[in-house]
Amino acid sequence: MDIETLNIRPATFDDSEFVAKSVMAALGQDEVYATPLPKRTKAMIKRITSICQREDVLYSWKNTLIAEIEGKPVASLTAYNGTNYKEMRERTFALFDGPLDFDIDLMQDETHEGEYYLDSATVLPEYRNQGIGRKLLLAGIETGKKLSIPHVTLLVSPNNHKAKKLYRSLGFREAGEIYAFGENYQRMKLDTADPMRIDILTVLPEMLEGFLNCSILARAQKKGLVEIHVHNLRDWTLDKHKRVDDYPYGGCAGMVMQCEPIDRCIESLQREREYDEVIFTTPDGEKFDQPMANMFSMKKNIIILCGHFKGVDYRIREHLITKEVSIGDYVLTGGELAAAVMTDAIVRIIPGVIGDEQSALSDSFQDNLLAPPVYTRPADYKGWKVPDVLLSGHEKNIRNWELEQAIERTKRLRPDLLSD
Ligand code: 6GU
Repeated sequence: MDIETLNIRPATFDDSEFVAKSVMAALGQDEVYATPLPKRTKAMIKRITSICQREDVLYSWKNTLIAEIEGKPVASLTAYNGTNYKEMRERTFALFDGPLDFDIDLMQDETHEGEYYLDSATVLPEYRNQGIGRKLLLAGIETGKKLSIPHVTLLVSPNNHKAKKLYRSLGFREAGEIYAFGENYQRMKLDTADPMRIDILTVLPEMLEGFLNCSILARAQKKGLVEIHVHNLRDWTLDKHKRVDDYPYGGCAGMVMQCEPIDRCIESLQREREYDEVIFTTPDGEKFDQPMANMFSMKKNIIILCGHFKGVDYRIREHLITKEVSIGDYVLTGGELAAAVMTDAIVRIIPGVIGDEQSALSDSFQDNLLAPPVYTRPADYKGWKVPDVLLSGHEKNIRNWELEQAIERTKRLRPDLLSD
């Protein structure tokens, strides 16, 4: 069985039994996959299947996506618009004609209007831990987006850390707790609104493409958390030789980027949407730092124009640029590396981009302190030892030690960070 052949499709009426089993398994009844099936379970599956065959219930086949490998269903996700949740739930539970093992009157609403609610996701036991659930959830999120519903939500048991980690890595965030099915659940929520968009204007697009299509930046784009578009300024010149630069007036050495290609490119982008900033990378700009990265990462749409040659025609800076930024006091051959550095710093702090958001917030510089040292196994390598406190398991002492180390390292290596 090749996971590469995984296909995700809407369920059909004939999938109803599979949907029923999945919903039951999601509610903790893994015995639905036993062979032979206990008689009682068999009867229960039959009854739930008849519910899933309907179109007007929460667990309808109509509300379900199926993941299949070589035509065999291996996982399913039941999800629906929260708008009609209450009446759908009433109808659904009324059909369960047996006694429920929780008091439905005490149950809070799992979802409501404005939410695409991922009710239950189940992967067959022998197909778990292969990323199938993740793909199915992504398809569910996609559906919510296509329906233009502002949020996608789900519930998770508060101590199911593995599931929470998965949901967080998909961009879900904790959003309160609710009491349902006789237990407390953590609600998690993801916004489906358009992601941040970064447009980079350059004469050397190939210099950026490799970088943007690697690792975390590539994943952030695939996850839909950011859109990054690279524009070749040569595509915007009207010059028949595709020139984008010319000799400077006044006759000093070096070439200057012309107004026309830059202006035409920016104008065409601004016709499509509003931009919060038009940034120009230049060694004489304001120094880029973590607070500036944080500020940019809150924006919706930004343009970054990469400087090149001797610079750009000053009229571009006067009329179109809203911010001029340098990444440090040294001169690079072009602004592409600076744009790459800024893009990386901006994108990695967008919620959901790095699995554990906590780790972005505890970075060096986020609290004006350098990060404390970190270690991994083995505890003793060639006699080089990991500090005892980290092996102690004493949470409070460890946090204190980390803070002491952070302060000591900052005082010694970057006293300037402490002075302001
Ligand atoms: Cl933004 N551009 C260039 N060319 N050199 C730089 C820089 C930018 N930041 C530091 N050095």
